[in-house]
Amino acid sequence: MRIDIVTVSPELIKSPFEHSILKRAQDKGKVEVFFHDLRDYAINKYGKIDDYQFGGGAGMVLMIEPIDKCLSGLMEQRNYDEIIYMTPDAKTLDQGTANILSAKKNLLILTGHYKGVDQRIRDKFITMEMSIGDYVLSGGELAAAVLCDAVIRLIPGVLGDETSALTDSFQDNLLAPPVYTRPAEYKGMKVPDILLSGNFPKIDDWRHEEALKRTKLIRPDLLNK
Ligand code: 6GU
Repeated sequence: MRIDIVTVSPELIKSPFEHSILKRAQDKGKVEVFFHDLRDYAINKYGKIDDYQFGGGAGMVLMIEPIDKCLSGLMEQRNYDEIIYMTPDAKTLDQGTANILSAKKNLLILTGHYKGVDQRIRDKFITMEMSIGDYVLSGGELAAAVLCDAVIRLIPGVLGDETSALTDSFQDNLLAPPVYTRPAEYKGMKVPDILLSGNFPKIDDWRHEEALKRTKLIRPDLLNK
């Protein structure tokens, strides 16, 4: 997979890709990530990329020209499966969407800033708009990093143990069950006996029951999906 990320703050988003699973995925050649600084496409030598909004109102809007130049240049070089705009006024990312995106070849991600981008960019280029939750971030960079993490770890061969992504929370619309490791008892706090029993079918049942219990209690909305 190749991911191109267009942003006004490349430095803000780079670091998550330099550690842990995201780094290993790149080292293994499973994904290539490229960052593009919108400032390089500014309309003047002062680096202008945003302006006041028509009709008045607080906040700057990213201008159409720098984004058009950057996106058009990339689109001439390859076909993108999706051109994604990160914005709070969109559908929220979920595991199903991450699964679908993990099978794509080329993704282009545009991150907003300030009041967002000129609507004509959204109308002309964007094939998918995505929020990561019902709260507002200062910019779309962290949201893009979240999206990339959710997608990249699902690319086959990225996680060492192929099954571990399958038992994540949400993969089956259930929260994950509790997990324990040694010691079996600590300051009087015991690990549930069933987990020490060696009876794996029973352990599977127990985990499923616990996942259901947790989901009913904390996220009953997931059970109606
Ligand atoms: Cl994608 N962008 C911003 N700025 N805020 C958000 C978001 C995105 N998703 C949730 N909040």
